[in-house]
Amino acid sequence: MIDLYTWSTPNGRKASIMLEECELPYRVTTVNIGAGEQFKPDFLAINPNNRIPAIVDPEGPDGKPLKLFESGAILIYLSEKTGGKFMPKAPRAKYIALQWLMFQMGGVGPMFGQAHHFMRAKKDEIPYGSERYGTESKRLYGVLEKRLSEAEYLADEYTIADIATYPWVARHEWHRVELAMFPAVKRWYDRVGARPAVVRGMAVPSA
Ligand SMILES: N[C@@H](CCC(=O)N[C@@H](CS)C(=O)NCC(=O)O)C(=O)O
Repeated sequence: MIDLYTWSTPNGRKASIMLEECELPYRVTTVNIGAGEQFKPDFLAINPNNRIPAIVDPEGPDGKPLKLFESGAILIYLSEKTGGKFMPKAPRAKYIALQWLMFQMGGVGPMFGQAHHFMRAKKDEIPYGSERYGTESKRLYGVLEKRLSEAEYLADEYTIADIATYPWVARHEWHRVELAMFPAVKRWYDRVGARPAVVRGMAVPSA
């Protein structure tokens, strides 16, 4: 059974959605990042970068336990562990999926995350930060909109790139984006959000 260390945030939910999609049994340990639990020595032994998500698979690729952090690495690992689920087999399509996964990891996640920080986390909103990351978030929605008006999913089919991006778009109100302004993103959001595994993964952790 895979151990998932997570909290109720978009990065954590990428991992829980993927575990649900792959039908892999897993056990959830909550790491309350608001209470500083990510800095506890037990968790730092799993992720020295004090961030969720992290997993421990008692049966890694060599049969030995594998500790893994960084949500993108976790998605690729779980895909490969399950024989390539949610990753196209054909090389061209595979690199397109990886391209959009990296777009999420390097763009969508960090920029939306900064927008949340400046727009919500701080008691006194700092207009420069809200403006900068709000504008950048909207620019990224524009890139998603263009792609999703040409294709049903970010890659040629439903892949780990969609799994990585969905929980961030689910926080659109937090970064003050009106989904109605991005109709192709909205259609994709509804399509992905209707998947039973996505619904289950988004409900982790349950309390
Ligand atoms: N690049 C990392 C980012 C992980 C991340 O930033 N996680 C946040 C929650 S969404 C966290 O654990 N923050 C705790 C902290 O900043 O101390 C990944 O994709 O796994």
